[in-house]
Amino acid sequence: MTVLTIATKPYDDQKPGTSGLRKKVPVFQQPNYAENFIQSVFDSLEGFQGKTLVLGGDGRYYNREVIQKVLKIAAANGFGRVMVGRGGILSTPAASHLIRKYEAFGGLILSASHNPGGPKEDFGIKYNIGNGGPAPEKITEAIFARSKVIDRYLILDAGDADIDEIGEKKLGNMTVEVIDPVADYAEMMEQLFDFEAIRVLLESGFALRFDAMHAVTGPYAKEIFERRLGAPEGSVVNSVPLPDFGGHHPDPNLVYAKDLYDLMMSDKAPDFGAASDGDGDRNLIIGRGLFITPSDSLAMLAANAHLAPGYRQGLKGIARSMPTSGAADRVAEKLGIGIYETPTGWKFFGNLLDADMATICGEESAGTGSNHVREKDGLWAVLLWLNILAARRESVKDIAVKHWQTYGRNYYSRHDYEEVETNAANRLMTDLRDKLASLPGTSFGNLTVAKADDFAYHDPVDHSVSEHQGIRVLFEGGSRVVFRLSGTGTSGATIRVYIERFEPDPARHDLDTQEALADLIRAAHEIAPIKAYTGRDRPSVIT
Ligand code: VG1
Ligand code: CO
Repeated sequence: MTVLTIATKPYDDQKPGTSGLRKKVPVFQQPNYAENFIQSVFDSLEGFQGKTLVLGGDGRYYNREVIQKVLKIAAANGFGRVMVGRGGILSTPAASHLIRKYEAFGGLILSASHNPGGPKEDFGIKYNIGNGGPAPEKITEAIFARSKVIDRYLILDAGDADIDEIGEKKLGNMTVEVIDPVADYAEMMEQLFDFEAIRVLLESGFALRFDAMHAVTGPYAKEIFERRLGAPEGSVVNSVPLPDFGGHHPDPNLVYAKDLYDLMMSDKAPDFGAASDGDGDRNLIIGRGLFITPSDSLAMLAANAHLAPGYRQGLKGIARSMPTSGAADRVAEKLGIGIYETPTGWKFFGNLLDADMATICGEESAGTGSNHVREKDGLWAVLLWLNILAARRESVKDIAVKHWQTYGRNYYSRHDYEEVETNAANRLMTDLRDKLASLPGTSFGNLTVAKADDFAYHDPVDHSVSEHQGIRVLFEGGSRVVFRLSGTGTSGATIRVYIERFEPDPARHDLDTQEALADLIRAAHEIAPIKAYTGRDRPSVIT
C-alpha cells in the first residue's frame, strides 16, 4: 500500500487548551483540519517508529471518522501497532491504563469530555505521553507551533480498517489490534478495591444508582457494577453510549445531572448516587440527601483511602488544583504527608505522580484520581467511595458529617458564566490583574483582603514555570475567591468564579452553601463586576 504525501495549508487555531484541542464538529470537518492536527502531533514527537499507539474515543459524533484518519496517518508515519478500543471506544482513564500496561509510546484520545456532542456540537483530540498522562505544556506548545506551519501530511492509501471485531489485522506495515475496551480496566479495578466487601454491601440491600449519561462509562459501569459486583440490573441508567449523548451535556454536575440529584434528594433515594462525564474521567457523588462537593470528596477519599486494598500502605502525598478547596490540605496535614497545589488541568499532576510525591489528586471540577493511571478516573472514585462505605458501614452523610467534625468544613461553590463575549471576558481579567496590587488591605463588608495575586506554578520536579493560572483574592481568616477563564469551551468565553470559606464550628456545618458564601459572593462581584462587563446578572451553572 502506498504512502501518500498530501499538500496542506495550516490553520491558525489549533492550540490545545486545558485538555487537548476542542472545536465544534464543523470546524473539525474543514478540509484537512483533523489531518493537520494529527500530523502536527506526530511531527512533534520523536522515536515512535515501530512503536505502539493507543487509540480510542468517547463515541461522540465524528469519532469513527477520525479513528480511521488516525489509523491511516499513524501507519504512514511508521507506527508499528495501534491498539484501538472496539468500535473506536475507550474511556480516558482506560486509555491511560492501556498506555501504561502495554508500554505504548503514547495515545490519542478523541473526546471533548463533558461538552455536548452531535453534528453541530463539540469534538476533540488529545495526545497522551508514555506515562499515560496528558502531554505536558512543552509538547502541546510544540504541536501548536507545528500546526501553524504544516504544509503536508502523510496518509496510507487504504480502505477503512475494521474496528468492530476483536483481533489483529494489517494496515500496510502496521498492525491494528482491536481490543475489548473494558476488560483490562475492570481487571485493574478488581486489584485496587475489595470487590468482595462491595458485593456483600450490595447484597445487604444497599441501593446504588449510576448515571452514565449516555456516554462512554455505560459499558464499563454495566460490567463492573452489575456483572462483577452484582448490583441489580437497572442500577446503571442511561447506559447506552449515544453520539449526541441523548441531546444532553454529559457533564455530571447539579445542572446537567439534575434527574439524579432530584432522585437523591427525594424520599425514594437509594443509598448512593453517582455519575460520570462524556469520556469517563469525572465523577459526581451524591449520598441520600447530601451532595458531596468534589473538593470535599477528594478530602474524604484521601482520609479513608487506606480502607481499600490498593492504598493500604498509605498515601505519599495529595495534590489538588489551585481552585480546589483546601479541605484536602487539612487531611494531608493530619496524615503528615505532602500537599501540592497545581494549575487547573490533569497534565500538571503527572510529574508529582511519576516522582511518587503524590498518590491521590483532585480537582474541584469533579475530577479525582490516583497513581493507578495518569488521568482522573470517574469509576475509580465511585469504587473507592463504595469500598469505603463497605468498610465503614455508615451512610455517605454520616461519613461527611464526621469528616467535618474532625477537620472543619470548607464551604465551596463554583459559579460559571458560560458563553460570554470573549472580548468582555478578556477585558474583565486584564482589569482585574491591573488592580491586584491595590487590593490588599481593602475591605468588602467585614471581609478584608490579605493577599491578591495571579497564580504561577513552579513544578518541583522539572522546574518548569506556568504563569497566569488564575487570579486569587485571599481574605483575612482564610476565605478566598478565585477568577479564571475556562480553557475547554468552544464558543465565546466562560468565566469561572470559585468561592471558598472555612468553618471550624460544627454547630455551623449544616448551612446552605450559597448562604454560607453570600458575603464572599457579594465581594467577588464588587472586585470583578461581571455584570458591568458582560451584562450577565447571574451564573449559568452553579456547582
Ligand atoms: C475544566 C476544569 C478542569 C478540568 C478540565 C478538563 O477546565 O475546570 O478542572 O481538568 O475541564 O476536564 P477549564 O479550563 O474549562 O476550567 V474534562 O473531564 O473536560 O477532560
Ligand atoms: Co472528562
